[in-house]
Amino acid sequence: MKALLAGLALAAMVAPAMLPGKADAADYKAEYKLSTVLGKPFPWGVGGDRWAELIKEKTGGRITVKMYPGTSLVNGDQTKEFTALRQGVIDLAVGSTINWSPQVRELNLFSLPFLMPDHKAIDALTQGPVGKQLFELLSTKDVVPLAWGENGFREISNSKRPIRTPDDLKGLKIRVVGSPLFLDTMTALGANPTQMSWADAQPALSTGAVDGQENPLAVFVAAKLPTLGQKHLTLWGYVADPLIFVVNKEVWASWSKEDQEAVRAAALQAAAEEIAISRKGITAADDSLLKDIAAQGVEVVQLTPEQQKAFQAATRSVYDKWAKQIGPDLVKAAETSIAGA
Ligand code: X2X
Repeated sequence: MKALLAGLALAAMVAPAMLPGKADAADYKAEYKLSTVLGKPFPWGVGGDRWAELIKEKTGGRITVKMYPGTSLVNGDQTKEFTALRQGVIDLAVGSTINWSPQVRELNLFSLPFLMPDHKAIDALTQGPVGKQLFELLSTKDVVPLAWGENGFREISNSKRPIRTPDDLKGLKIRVVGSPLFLDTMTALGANPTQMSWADAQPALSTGAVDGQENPLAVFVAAKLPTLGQKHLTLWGYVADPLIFVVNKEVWASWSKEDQEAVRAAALQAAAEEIAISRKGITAADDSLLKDIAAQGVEVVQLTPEQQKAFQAATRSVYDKWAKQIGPDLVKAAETSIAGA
């Protein structure tokens, strides 16, 4: 009798799992956690939110994703995001190459000063053989990379004075994030860099604990940095950080083929939309965001090619040093892709 009851209980437990279509669904979590640094209305957060929305739509509601901006799943410590992703504390992420570069040194590529002159150059990397190679590398590190997005060209701002020459940076306290490469670049320019998370950067700017920072213009505006005393902005385009849409490998493996493809298609669509938003208003054809910034009383300095060369020369040793650490072959491939773009 006992054995029969146990058998019945077992059958009751097993039976629902054997119904076609139910087995997969039973393995799915009620909610998947998506990490980003910036939420809405930043383009980054809009992109993350859109990905979640498209996933729901394209999987017919089988996969529910909730976005956690502010890298709140790692208490705001954005340089720990990649590790948490590998460990499964985070299920999905839209992350900046800068924030993951402490764990994936090749991602420092995009932070080599003055490697990428324009948006075409970024696309030549992310959409070409270099992007493919980096995705293959990430695939060996417990994540499934799906699409490239964009944070953007990081322009420098400060509360003290206009920056036109490397000399103007001398002694300015500049907040940077992520890899030691940024410390090297700022130090080479004579600035006084200090590393901190984005969460800490805003109070540090408002109290004057630091004089300046570097971030894309869309971030500069959405974070209202002019109201935190950032009245001098120099467009120098020294580096740009792409974003990468990824899923933890085990989470990915737990999904049906059909749902995997739906999540991939959702990432590609959300990323394309996000790139368009992040580039809006900062081109020669449409400089509406720049006008908006100037209207907020910010003095905008656009470097001439000659002026830019001085910054490039001052950071050349950093480029050479880091090219070795990133991998000379990868850097060569990147230079070749950009030259052909
Ligand atoms: O912290 C920053 O500066 C930010 C928001 O741009 C990144 O996460 C790289």
